[in-house]
Amino acid sequence: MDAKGGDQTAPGATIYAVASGGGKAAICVVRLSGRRCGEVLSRLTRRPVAPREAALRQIWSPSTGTLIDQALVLYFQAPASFTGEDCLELHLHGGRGVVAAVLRELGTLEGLRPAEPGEFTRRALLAGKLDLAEVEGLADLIDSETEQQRAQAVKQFSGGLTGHVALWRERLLEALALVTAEIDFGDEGDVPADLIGTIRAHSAEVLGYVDAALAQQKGAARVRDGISIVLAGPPNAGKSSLLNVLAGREAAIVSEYAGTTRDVIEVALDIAGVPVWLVDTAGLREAEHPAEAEGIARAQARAAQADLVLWLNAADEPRLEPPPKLSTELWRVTTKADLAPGAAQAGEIALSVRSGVGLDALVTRLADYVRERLPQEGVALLTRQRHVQACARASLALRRIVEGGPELAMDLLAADLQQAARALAEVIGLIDVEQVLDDIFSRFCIGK
Ligand SMILES: Nc1nc2c(ncn2[C@@H]2O[C@H](COP(=O)(O)OP(=O)(O)OP(=O)(O)O)[C@@H](O)[C@H]2O)c(=O)[nH]1
Ligand SMILES: [Mg+2]
Repeated sequence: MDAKGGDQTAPGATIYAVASGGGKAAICVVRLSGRRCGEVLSRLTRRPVAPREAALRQIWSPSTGTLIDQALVLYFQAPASFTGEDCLELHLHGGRGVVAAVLRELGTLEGLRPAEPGEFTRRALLAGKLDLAEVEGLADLIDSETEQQRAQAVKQFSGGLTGHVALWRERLLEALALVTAEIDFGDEGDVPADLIGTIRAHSAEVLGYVDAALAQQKGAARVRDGISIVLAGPPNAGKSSLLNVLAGREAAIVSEYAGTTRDVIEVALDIAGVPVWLVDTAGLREAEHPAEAEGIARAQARAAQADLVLWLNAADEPRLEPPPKLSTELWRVTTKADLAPGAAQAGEIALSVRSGVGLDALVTRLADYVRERLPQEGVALLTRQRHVQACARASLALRRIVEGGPELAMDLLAADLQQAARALAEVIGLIDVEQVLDDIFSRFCIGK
């Protein structure tokens, strides 16, 4: 995204990129945005195409005059397009030779250059087609792998978070207008009591919404980033066996020798539409080998960071108690129930990977656990640290207004309202956009 000087890299350049997935496919979409789209269209197709109508056209090489492909072509005229500029989509046949030929031809045309990662979306943002929260929603939508991730991302992309935050901010700006009027036209001194009451009511209302969103942020972040569940316990408890059966593949080595697992092994699961990281760890004991000792240290560190620890003990072995300082939620599981049925203590989950007993019940309990952690309906979803930090700042400023004494100086009141409104504006990118832009767009893929 750095301008390197010259017409080719100027922000006004017409950009192009493959917008569909990599590899061989039936169709490959090449997308263009910028002033030269109309010209490119007539040079490639030699016939006009009406805007916003799909047209089947032959694609000709401007350099050699030979036929390259036959494609469905879509032309969007500024400003009615994704980027707000003229846009062109070529739905080519997906062969690598076809795509390479078209990209080669585009590269020879003047004023065109390949797009950088996220550049289409960046242009959409700069043209006001999307705001920052919506751009983040789009990024999450493209990255989504599970149903809850998709649902949360599409909400944010279609203005879910923006709608909430814009409304809160409007309430604060109304209050700020009252304060400003008082400062400009009222008597010198403190704010009149009834005005303070009105402003407190506005602020308290918004504070309620912001705090509710902050209270739910963990749920929103879990949907986006996943929940981590760590399998821990003594060696030979059957941790790796349970991981494999839940993953449906032999991800971890299983053997009858204690101390088999030394590395931390993670598999991604989809439980109740939420991404779950299931983590297998080294069995905890006094290790003799330094590699095993390192594995055990890593196991303990992962268990401490987990959302949930499944503490496994084998039914036919002496029990090991979990480390006392573990702050994470912990479920006790008795494994190998086939070897000693009835060995599980009250409140424990009993299961056997060998016989299959208790596995369905564990999966059901895990799904319930995940569902209970989903954010509630109707609350603004703060999916990123950026949103959380901005809302926390707004919350602090509003709390000063709501919890302040009966006599509030007008300029302080105005400053707090302004600070809260400003923090909320940051969420949707009305101010201080530039700092976060590079961070967000560098993670986009080219063509988006
Ligand atoms: N009978 C029976 N044997 C089991 C069951 N689950 C695991 N085992 C056996 O117990 C042994 C240890 O299993 P692992 O899954 O490797 O145990 P682990 O907890 O990962 O052990 P470490 O990696 O050494 O800490 C293997 O021989 C497994 O086949 C079970 O449900 N029933
Ligand atoms: Mg193991």
